This record gives sequence, structure tokens and C-alpha cells, in this order.
Amino acid sequence: MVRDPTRSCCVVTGVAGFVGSHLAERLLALGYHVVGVDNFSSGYPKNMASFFDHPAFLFHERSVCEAGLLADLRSCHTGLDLVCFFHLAAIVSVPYSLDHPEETMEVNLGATTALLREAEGLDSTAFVFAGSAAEYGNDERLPLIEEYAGEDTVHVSPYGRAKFLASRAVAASPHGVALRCFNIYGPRQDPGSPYSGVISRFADKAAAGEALTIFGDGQQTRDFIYVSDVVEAYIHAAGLARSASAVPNGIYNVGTGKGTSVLELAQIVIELTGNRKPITFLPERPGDIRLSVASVAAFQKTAGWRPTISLADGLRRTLGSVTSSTRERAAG
Ligand code: UD2
Repeated sequence: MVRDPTRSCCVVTGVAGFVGSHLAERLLALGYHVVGVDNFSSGYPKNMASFFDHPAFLFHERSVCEAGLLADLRSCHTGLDLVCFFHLAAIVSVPYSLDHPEETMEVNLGATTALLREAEGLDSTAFVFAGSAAEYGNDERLPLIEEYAGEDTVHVSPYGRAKFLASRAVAASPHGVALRCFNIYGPRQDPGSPYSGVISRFADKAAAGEALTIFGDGQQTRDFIYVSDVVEAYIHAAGLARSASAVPNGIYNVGTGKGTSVLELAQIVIELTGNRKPITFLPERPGDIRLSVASVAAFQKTAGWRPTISLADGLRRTLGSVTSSTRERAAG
């Protein structure tokens, strides 16, 4: 059943982040009210610029670790039915999680289970959680199916471990769905740190006319999925898609099912941008996973969702947005 969006509201935590901001934008376009939460630990106000003044959007600068957050948000928005709690806020940096394991557990696991318990008190509220490919550790059985991540999985970082435990808790809840997203890319992904996603780094370097840098031989593969496909996966998981009914609780991979090597990716970016600089090869990054590709059969079958944006199209859109923001920076 599709709800009447005009009386329905969705909470999005991590709304100032890369994926959270795209999700909020889409929910608003579908007619839902959106209550956004972020403490700017890794998100930016500029990510919300396109919808911040939308009459159906309300922002709360708060931490997801605050006790009773959901009840508080409910009391601020009493006229609306809360139909879905999208929980994307997290410590997102794997290296940071290695240096701050306790804080990572508290935010990525502790806050998630506390919010889940609160949401369970509200009967009809779906709880959709941002899991991660990191939950598989360095598993070499490809493509990765959901059952491969288990108690025996050796997680490479506290980030991966916390996401695994949190996804499992979410999946055990009657309205809980955890989406294990693979390598998401698209406009607004922050290229600023050495650990930013490879596509945001390649796009930024190509726009600046600099050489692309590959760690290792470039034969490592990833399952790159465009952000709008991920947003549609969230919408389907919450049962808000026009064509689909609610998805049974559980854990589902979200990717394309195709692996692309980093070298192949660099070559496509070079071809699309005309960047003439030879690629710089640097030593492999410690802890880097060699091969990664998702099996997406479970979510496709259950939710009727499928990715629609090819890598070439997604790269064109991403590179276009980076070029225009570089131009804006240069102009003023
Ligand atoms: C992804 C997630 C990370 C964690 C991890 C779990 C992103 C951005 N990161 O890390 O949070 O969930 O999966 O497995 O989604 N590379 C280059 N040149 C560059 C940048 C990267 O060669 O300038 C390589 C890098 O060494 C790696 C590959 O590209 O082999 C992908 O790197 P990434 O940081 O985009 O993503 P990944 O899969 O390591």
C-alpha cells in the first residue's frame, strides 16, 4: 500500500551527508515531509542547500546518541504520521574507526540499537538502516551473498564490526531492513580526504587537470553503484515505492552485481575528461580489499528494485557536477 505522502513524514538521520541529502531530496519530491537530523560530524550544510528552505523539510542539529531522540522529534511534529525512520548517520571513516574503536561502537552500534528500540514502540514505522560492504571483511567468495557475513567473519575494522552487529539487530526487528551498500558514488561525495571514495578523488583530480593516483596495480575490483539507485533502494526498502509492497525485515545487498577494476575506472574517467596526465601508481593501501562484488539477487527479487544507471552514465553525471562546482569556485 502506498501512503498519502502529504500527511506522512520520514526521519532521515545523516541528512547533511552525501547519501542522506540525496534521499531527503527524493522524499520531498515524492511529497513526504522530511525531518532531517545531523550533527555535522562529517556532513555539510551545503549538501542541504537545494531543499533546506522547502516547506516540508525541518532540520534538527542533533546527535543520534542523544537519549530519547525519536520521542523528541515526534513531539515536535505531532500532526504527521511517521512512516519511516531512515538511519544513515554514522562514523563513516574506516581509519577513524581504527583509532577510535569505542566511539565507533557507541555511535554505529549503540545509537542504532537505541533508536531501533524507540522505533519499535511506534507500530507502523519502518526502520531502514545503512549497512555496509565492510560487514563482509575480506571474504573472497564472490559474488558476496548476504549469508556470508556471520559470527566467524573477521572484520578488518571496528567500522565493519559495528555495522555488522547493527545490521543484524535491525534485521531481527519486525520492521527493520538493513541495506548493505557497496561502493556508492555521485555528486556531493566529499573528495577532500585521502580516504574519500575513489570516484570522488578521480573526478576531483581530473577536473583540476592532475594525474589520477592508483594504489597498487589497479586490478582490485569494486561494485560501484550510483547514488540515485541507492536512494531508490531505500525507498523500496521502506515500502514507499509505487510499484512495490513493504519489504520483509532482513539484510539485503545493494550494488550492481558487476565488479569494475580501479584501472578500468581510471581509463573511463580519462576518456570522459580528456585528462592527458599519465596515471601515478603508488604502493597498495594497507588493509585494502582485493576483490569485491555484490550478489543483488535477494533485494531484486524481494523488493522489485534494480539499478538503472550504468557506470558510464553515472560517471558522466558525477564528473559534470564536479566540473561545475570547480568552475563556481574559480569564479568566485
Ligand atoms: C569502501 C568504503 C569504506 C568501507 C570499505 C569496506 C567508500 C568511499 N569507502 O572502501 O568506507 O566501507 O569499503 O570494504 O565507499 N583507490 C585508488 N586511488 C585513489 C583512491 C582509492 O587507487 O585515489 C583505490 C583504493 O586503494 C581501493 C579502491 O580504489 O583499492 C576503492 O577505494 P575506496 O576508498 O573508494 O573504497 P573501499 O572499497 O576501499
